[in-house]
Amino acid sequence: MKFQNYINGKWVKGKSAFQTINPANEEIVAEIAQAEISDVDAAVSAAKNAFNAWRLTPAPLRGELLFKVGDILKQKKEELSQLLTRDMGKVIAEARGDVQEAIDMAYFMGGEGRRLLGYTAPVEMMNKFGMAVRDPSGVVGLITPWNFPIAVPSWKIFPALVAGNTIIWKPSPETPAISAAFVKVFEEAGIPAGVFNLLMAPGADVAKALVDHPDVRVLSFTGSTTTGRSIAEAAGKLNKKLSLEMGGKNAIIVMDDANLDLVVDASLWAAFGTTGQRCTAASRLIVQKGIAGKLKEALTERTKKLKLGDGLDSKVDVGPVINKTALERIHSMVQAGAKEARVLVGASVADVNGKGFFYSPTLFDGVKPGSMLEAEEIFGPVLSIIEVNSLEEAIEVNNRSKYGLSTSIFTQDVNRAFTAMRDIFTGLVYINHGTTGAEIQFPFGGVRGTGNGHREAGQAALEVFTEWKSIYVDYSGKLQRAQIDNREE
Ligand code: UN1
Repeated sequence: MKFQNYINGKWVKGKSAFQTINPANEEIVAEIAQAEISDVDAAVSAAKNAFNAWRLTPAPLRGELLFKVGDILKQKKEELSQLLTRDMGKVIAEARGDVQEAIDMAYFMGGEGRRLLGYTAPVEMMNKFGMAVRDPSGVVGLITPWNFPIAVPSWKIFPALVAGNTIIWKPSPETPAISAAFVKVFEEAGIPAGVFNLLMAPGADVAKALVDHPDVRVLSFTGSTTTGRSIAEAAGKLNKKLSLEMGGKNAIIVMDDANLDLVVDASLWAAFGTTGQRCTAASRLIVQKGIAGKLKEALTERTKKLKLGDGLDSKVDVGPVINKTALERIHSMVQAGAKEARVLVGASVADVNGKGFFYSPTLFDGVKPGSMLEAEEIFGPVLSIIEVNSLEEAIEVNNRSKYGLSTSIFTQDVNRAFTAMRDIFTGLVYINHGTTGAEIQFPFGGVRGTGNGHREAGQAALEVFTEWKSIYVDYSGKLQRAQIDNREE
């Protein structure tokens, strides 16, 4: 397979190429034309030129294009899911979920074409009318990760497009094949030239040129905290609007009264689903002492039974991690962890037919407050068990993380559940459900080190991609001055 960059409605050859590799067997999935810095200029000027016509296309019609994208994604769901699994390794059932999230987002944001709600409010002066409307921001740059190569981009692409912006998308170089296949769906749906541009390249240069480009007014980034921070510095100096979605150290809190079987199922799914490479993956299990013994025993047993392998095999539970570097990073963090806590299961690189990048699902017991395992995101199949005495202590342990994306609590006591809903400080809170499974109609994002105050998905996603414009219409025919200057008292 071969894929190219998409600039101004054309697939563009590169001077050089790079490859994308299937992490389950190290086979080459596709050859990709490598974008250069000059392509950034070309893509930005295409997006800039296309902006006016797209902005003036009635929003309901922009929405209809999104519906068409949703329809094509539905027709191609299986084909895209298979490619997605080959490109980045997640098991096929989850690849289907990744594509489904984009289908849902296409229809949800397509509907925004007939809303994009602003508001009117009463005004203080006679014969004057006031309203607030949403303007598109202009040319936007989107930089996305490999772990949800269709779902996460769709959280950015669909709201940006329906609001009337034009886009340059720089996906992760780990998942270029599925990214280009996604853009082909927009092409098939009839996206006008220049409205949606795709640039693929390894390394940081292209992304950096996009971040620094003066005509890109808004940036939306999901990925590592280190990269996010450096984008924030650059964007801050250039006074750009920026949405960041970065690390997590999500916890499942388990109270003594929890339904044990449910906790076991939910913890395995939240910690080892997507091989622990979800931003919402559970990596801490904060357990009240009374249930800890039984829970550890059951979890250890079940973790041992998880089947590792190629995600295209529907019997496989856990696919590979994204690449060799990730495998080595995970293993070295686990080795450091083994010095501060006890390994219950896993803690080794796994051999599946001698190929690919597999890591055994790993459980740590006796993890201490302030330790590396408690604090640092590993982004792999590693779950750390921390014991606590009470709900208050559990919440305190949860909230002291430098990240704040997702927390779940298992309890059958309504008073504890409501206390947790009030006192947990993360962007997502689950009661009797693991830390993953956010639905696209609600805001998604985190507090503290996870984000910078913006949210994706839901109507909240529109905030990043629109500018409020307040409009006053004075139909009095005379000078009314400002209402503050007319008061007699
Ligand atoms: C992510 O965690 O990286 O909440 C995205 C979920 C999915 C998306 C997660 N809707 O599990």
